[in-house]
Amino acid sequence: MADAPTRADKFSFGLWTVDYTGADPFGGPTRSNLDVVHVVEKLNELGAYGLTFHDDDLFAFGSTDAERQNQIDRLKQALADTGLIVPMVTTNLFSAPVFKDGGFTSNDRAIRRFALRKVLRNIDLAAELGAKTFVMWGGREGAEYDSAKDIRQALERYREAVNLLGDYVTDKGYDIRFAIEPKPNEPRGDILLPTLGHALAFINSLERPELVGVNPEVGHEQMAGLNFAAGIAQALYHEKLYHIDLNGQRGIKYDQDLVFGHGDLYNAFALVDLLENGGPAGGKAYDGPRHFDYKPSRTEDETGVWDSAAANMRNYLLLKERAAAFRADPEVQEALEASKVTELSVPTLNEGESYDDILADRSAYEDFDASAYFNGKGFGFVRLQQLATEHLLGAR
Ligand code: DIG
Ligand code: MN
Ligand code: MN
Repeated sequence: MADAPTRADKFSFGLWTVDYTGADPFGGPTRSNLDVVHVVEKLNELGAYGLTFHDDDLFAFGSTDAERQNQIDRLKQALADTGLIVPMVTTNLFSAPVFKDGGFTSNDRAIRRFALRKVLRNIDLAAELGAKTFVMWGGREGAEYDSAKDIRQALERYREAVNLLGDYVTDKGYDIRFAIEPKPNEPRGDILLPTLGHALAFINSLERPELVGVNPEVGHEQMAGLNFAAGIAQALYHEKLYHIDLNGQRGIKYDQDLVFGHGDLYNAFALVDLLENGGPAGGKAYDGPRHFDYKPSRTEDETGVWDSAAANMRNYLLLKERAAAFRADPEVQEALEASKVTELSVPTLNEGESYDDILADRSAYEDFDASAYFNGKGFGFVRLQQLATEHLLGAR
């Protein structure tokens, strides 16, 4: 059964996850905040390799420079004492009242300039801590009313901001890439760049697109009714999976941020199989942090918080083990062949074949027997899914 997590697994957690106090729109906190040093020590004990954070998680919005520096120094010491690293840093442009209409795309220009300064300062901190990825979740970038936001201008303002950040890290020589995190809604009625596809299209409009990828979150794509594993495959196809937020979601509803594996378990299995076995030669398709962005349920006490943190990593490792067994199963290999899953990687055209050639190929059309696919030539996908199910259930 799956081994304990090790640094090699690259599991990282957001400070805001285990420090979630349980407060929600319908009730106050059920837990006290945790100190960052305590969090680093506990994550280290559990086998994590990294901690990520928003600026406001580490030091409160409006902290003095001295208060800010004290928290940074305390974090640095805890990292030195444990060996944990900071793979990713992100900025909170969504909690303080000033950001009530967003940061980079607030209608209020003064707020947009304030947001840029807040992010630029946070990029310096990210570089200082050795973070390689800078996530941008535009949780407040959006609107509740169509007449309140000129979407084209919002995109232009977002583009303007991200282009400036690209100039900044380039001129500073920072080894940092940006990862945009899409979400369809919540807290805004509609959020700008709501899904992976919107973010990938936006990235193409940037001056330095090579510096910007995506940080997809399981629950966010699933809130839009989309298949997360398929979305990750597309992000990998475009070589834009710069980071990933793992958690669980049970259907189209509010953002549940459940433990990874506690939502759509089939899709979690497909995701881990893709990340771990989906590489071109059947190896890792993604070598970045396995980052958990989840919320320990409001029902839990601190013991439950750490149980939930451990559950994220254990579920990932159990699914990794099941996916490896699935891929190693000779009957699965045979079923994949029978379902022609492997044939999809064969180009449709022969080497050097032109449209004249295929137009002259009678076997492709004139002599092709389409009727043979009625009452025959089934693909056997259900058998394949049953094999996956049995591996997922540990029944093989
Ligand atoms: C929410 O899914 C967002 C924020 O928690 C944070 O900005 C980002 C980092 O992964 N995810
Ligand atoms: Mn979420
Ligand atoms: Mn997230």
